[in-house]
Amino acid sequence: MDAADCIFCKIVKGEIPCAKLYEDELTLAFLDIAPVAPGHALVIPKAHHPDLFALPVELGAALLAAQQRVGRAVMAAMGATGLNVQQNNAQSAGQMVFHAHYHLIPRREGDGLAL
Ligand code: IU
Repeated sequence: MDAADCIFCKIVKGEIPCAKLYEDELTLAFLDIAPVAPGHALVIPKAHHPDLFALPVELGAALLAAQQRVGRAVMAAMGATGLNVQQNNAQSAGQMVFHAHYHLIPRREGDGLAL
C-alpha cells in the first residue's frame, strides 16, 4: 500500500477526522477508534513509512519525544498508574494499518487487560 491509499496519511492530511491529542512538525497523536482501554492513543510519523523497519533512525527521537509527552498526558487524564507501548509489524504480528505507529495504552492495577 502506498501513501495515496493509506488511512493514516489521510488522517495526517485532515481528509479523515481523528480525535487529535498532539502534533508537531514530524508526528501526530490521536485516540484509537477501537480502544482496548480508555485513553488508548496512537503516535505516528506524519510521513508514510510502512513499519518500524522502514522508519528513518533520525525520526526515532521525534517519535520517542511524542510518546513521552502523549504518554504522560493520557496517564494523567485517565488516572493510570502504568502504560504499555505496543508496536506491531506485519500481519502475522497483528499489524492492520501499514503506516508505522505506536499504541500507548494506559494501565491500572487489576484492570484485567491481557495484551
Ligand atoms: P495495528 O497495530 O495496525 O493492528 O493497529 C491499528 C490501529 O489503528 C487499531 O488499533 C485501530 O483501531 C486503529 N485505527 C484507528 O484508530 N483509526 C482508523 O481509522 C483505523 C484504525 I482503519
